[in-house]
Amino acid sequence: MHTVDFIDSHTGGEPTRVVLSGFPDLGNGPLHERRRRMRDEHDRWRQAIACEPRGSDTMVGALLVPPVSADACAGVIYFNNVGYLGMCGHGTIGVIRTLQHLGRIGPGRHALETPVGTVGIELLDDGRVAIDNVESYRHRKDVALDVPGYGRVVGDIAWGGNWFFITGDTPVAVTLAHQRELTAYTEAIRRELERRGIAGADNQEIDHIEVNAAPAQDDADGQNFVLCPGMAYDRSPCGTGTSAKVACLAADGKLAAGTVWRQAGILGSVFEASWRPGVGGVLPRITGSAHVTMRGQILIDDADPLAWGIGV
Ligand code: PYC
Repeated sequence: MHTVDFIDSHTGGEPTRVVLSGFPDLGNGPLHERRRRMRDEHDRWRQAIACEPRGSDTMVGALLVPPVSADACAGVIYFNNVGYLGMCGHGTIGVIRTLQHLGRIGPGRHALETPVGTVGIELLDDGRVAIDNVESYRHRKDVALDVPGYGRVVGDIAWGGNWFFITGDTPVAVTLAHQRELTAYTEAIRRELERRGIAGADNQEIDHIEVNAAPAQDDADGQNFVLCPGMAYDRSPCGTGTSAKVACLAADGKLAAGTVWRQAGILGSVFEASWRPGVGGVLPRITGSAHVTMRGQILIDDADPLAWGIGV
């Protein structure tokens, strides 16, 4: 029997499962190398933790590993029901609140290592978490697609720690009531991007699709629906998606440095975002809150035919 200790939280409705112990040793070295080792040698552990029957297609796992630098409070590798994420905004907010819950960190500034770089954190006195995300940028503007069943869709391709196709075109209002239609629409966009071989820089897969529209609430500047790589929609406003959106707004001259953009997600939960100049793009700051929901131990019994989860 294998045992894995975890704490769950949610950030604006989107779950994060922080793995505390019980995971195979991934050795030392940069986080992207340890993520490769996890993918190549221990992928069944990802599946056991994130997929059904223990997880779900919305679950984002966050494996805590020792950081390379003593200045960082932790290293983290994010994963989900189908694979691995570079960075994860809602997940980082969940990780930081979990570390605070464990008494490992307190309010103040921290650094967190991820496979796509070190992320600056400020844990605020009121429990909110501000993330100084990796440099974000727009890669291509106004990419036109002919999406089967929907017609012409125009959007930008941007990096916010993951790759996004971001469009303002939508066949239905961006509200929870239209979740199924929005899922079908964004899946069709993703298929069309794949069919045409449209990718991010260095041919990296665009595995997040974001529809951003005028908000249905007063406390936000935009409201989004984000399709995640495993085809579930993000319940939160998506931290990396908000970073990518802010990079596009900045590139269009629609959001000045330091001005706050309030990004609502499909449930109405809000992240605050602002930016300062980077080298070629912007350095986004995303602020949100998370709540711990559960602490437990995963049991993996090799005698169970579904011990290692239901994968695709
Ligand atoms: O908050 O960056 C995010 C995120 C990515 C996928 C799900 N949430």
